[in-house]
Order: sequence, then structure tokens, then C-alpha cells
Amino acid sequence: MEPGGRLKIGITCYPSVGGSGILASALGEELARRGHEAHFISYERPFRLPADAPRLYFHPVVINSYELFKYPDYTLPLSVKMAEVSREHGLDVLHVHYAVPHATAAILARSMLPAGQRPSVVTTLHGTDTTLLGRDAGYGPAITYALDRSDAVTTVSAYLEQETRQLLAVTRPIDVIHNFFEPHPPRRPREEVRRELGVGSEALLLHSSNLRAFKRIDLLLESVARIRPRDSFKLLVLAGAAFEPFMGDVRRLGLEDRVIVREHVSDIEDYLQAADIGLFTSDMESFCLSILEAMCFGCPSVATAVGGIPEVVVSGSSGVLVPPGDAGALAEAVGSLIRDPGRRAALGAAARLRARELFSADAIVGRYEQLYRRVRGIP
Ligand code: GMT
Repeated sequence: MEPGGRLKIGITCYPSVGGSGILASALGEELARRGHEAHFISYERPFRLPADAPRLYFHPVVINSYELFKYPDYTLPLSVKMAEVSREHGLDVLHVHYAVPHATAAILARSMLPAGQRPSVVTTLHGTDTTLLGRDAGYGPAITYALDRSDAVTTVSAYLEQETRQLLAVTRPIDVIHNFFEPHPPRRPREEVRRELGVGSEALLLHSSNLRAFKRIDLLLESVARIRPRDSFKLLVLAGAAFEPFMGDVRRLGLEDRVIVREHVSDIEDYLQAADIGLFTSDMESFCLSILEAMCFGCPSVATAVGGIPEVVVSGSSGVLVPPGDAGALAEAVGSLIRDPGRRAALGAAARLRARELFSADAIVGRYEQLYRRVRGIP
């Protein structure tokens, strides 16, 4: 640690589109703003990481290919890079987001270093590292081992803490630290963005995700197809993956003139501020950062009441939650909000306030700073 209580934190995450990488990038950005050093260690620069912020560094992990390997290995080169960066920069903490394989690599990196140069390891579980991989006999025991040997473990919701205890038989303390979102100011005015999207007075529904199977894009499209009248809305999909595989459903449901797709947008705030109602149809979600992103712009969501979503949205007060898998209930909830702009505005205002009070950088980042100090034994 540097004089003045500044910490040096190594952060490893998946750099591709996904909530865990977005959260890790935002955390690094906020830590650097607070005077700490944030050293990102990954195979690519995380896509939302600012290019030129002070005290924010990126250390790429280089993977060579060897004929002998049928499957390329990432864990070992990652752990070697973690150890190298720890040694060269005197890292206090290696904070890994998503257990597989990052937590294992961090434990190995720590044990490769001499006593006195060893960083503490903090593992943040984000979701499928417990709920999917934790059930896989080829991963579960390795995840449990890495969690037991981490100096601290956090989960992004109380739901995920319970799942981790049950699925991985973890008995050690776990800190629940919810996700946060700190929006950057939009670059373009709301009206300009709506014009770009071809949206007039109709309600703009928003869905943003990486389109993985559990996001239930089939259900999303099925639900909006039931909304009447058809011309009362348009649906904007901010896709973190190619949307093409879903175009068959769009055509089958006659939604060609209702669905607008933007893939891999980086100026997400421009689109968030243009939206009226979020729509999230997942079968599982430990938190659902996309709902929070919309809340920050006073955009209430209709979502399925699964996993950690009820910790983010209080149904009837800061959004509307319906049972999972029910296209009728989703369509009915969205339709009633389209017809009632007053209720929409009230839910949106409450959503924005809840996001500010519970899930802003001010509310959350200090908890990570405290955790880092705790594992380092700094009062
Ligand atoms: O766990 C995953 O499948 C991926 C992960 C990600 O990288 O996007 O998503 C999880 O982490 C996000 C950030 O904490 C949460 O908002 C998502 O709810 C969570 N996904 C699931 O639990 C399925």
C-alpha cells in the first residue's frame, strides 16, 4: 500500500460484453478516481474501460498456441501474469470477477510469490459461476477450493449467496455487495436518439443483454407480439451478440416494423435515456445489471421475478415483476404501463431514487475499499 492509504488492486474479469466485466470495469474506474491504482489483467482490454484515465492500467495475458494441446490453456498464463504484475507493481489485492478460472489463477499466483509479496485474493461471484458451473462435476470442487482459499468472497446479491452456500457447500463468510452503476452523461439529446431510432410518440421498450439462452429472447418477442395496439410501442434491443438468429422469430411474429436492433453499442447512456420501459424476460439472473442501468435514467422495468431481481426492483414501487415464463403476464404489465404514462413516471422516479440510494458508486464502492483494507489488516 502507498502512503495516504492508496491501494494497488489487480482486477481480472472477462473483457467481453457481460455484466461481470462491466461491473469490474466500473469498479476499476471508480477506484482510480478515488486515488487507488487499478491494474486490469486479462486477455483483452475490457470493452468499457476508459482508454486514458490516470491510475488505470491494462496488462494483457499472452496465450501461445502449442500443437500438443487440444484445448488452449488460459489459467496458467493468467496466473503467471497475475504474479508478475503483483511483483512489479506491489499489488495489495487481486480482485477476480467470475470464479472460473480467475479465482484458481489468483490462488496459484499468490502461492508462486514469496511471503511478503503476496497479494490478498478477493473473489466476486457473479452468477453462472455458481448456478451453472457450480453444478458441473468438472468445475464444482475446483470452485469450492478456490473460494475456501480466497481471503474474501463476495456475491452480487443475497440470492447468489444462498445459492453458493447450497450448491457449493460453502460455509465461510460471504459479503453480499450489490452491483452499482454510475452513468456517464449522454452524448446526444434524447430527442435526437429517438429520431435516429425512428421513434415518435409511441413508447420505446428497451431490452439489453448478451442474448444468451437464459435471457429468453423468444419470450421477449412473444410477449411484445401480444401488446395491442401494435403501433403503441417499439422495442429496442441493445444486443451484446449477433441478433440475426432471432430474426426468424421477428418475422414469424410480424414484428419487423416494431423491433429495432443495435449491436455492441458503447454509448449505452444515449439509448438508456431514450427508453420508456425496460423489458427483461430471463429465466435466471443473480442481479440483472441492465435493469439497474435503465433505473438510473428513470426508466422502470417489467421483469421476471427470478434470482436476485427482487433485490433490485420492488414490484409495484420501482418496477413491475411477474412470474417467469409467462408471456401473457409480461404483455399485460407492459401494456398497462404504456397506457398509463403517469404511473410509468412515478415508477421511474422511484426507480431512479432507489438506484441512487442503494446501487450508486457512492453507495457501493466504499464497501469494496473497506473489504480490501480488512483483508490487508489495515484499520
Ligand atoms: O453469470 C453469467 O452468466 C455472466 C454474468 C456476466 O458476466 O454478465 O452475468 C451475471 O453477472 C451480472 C453482473 O453481476 C449480473 O447482473 C447477471 O444477473 C448475472 N447473470 C446471471 O446470473 C445469469
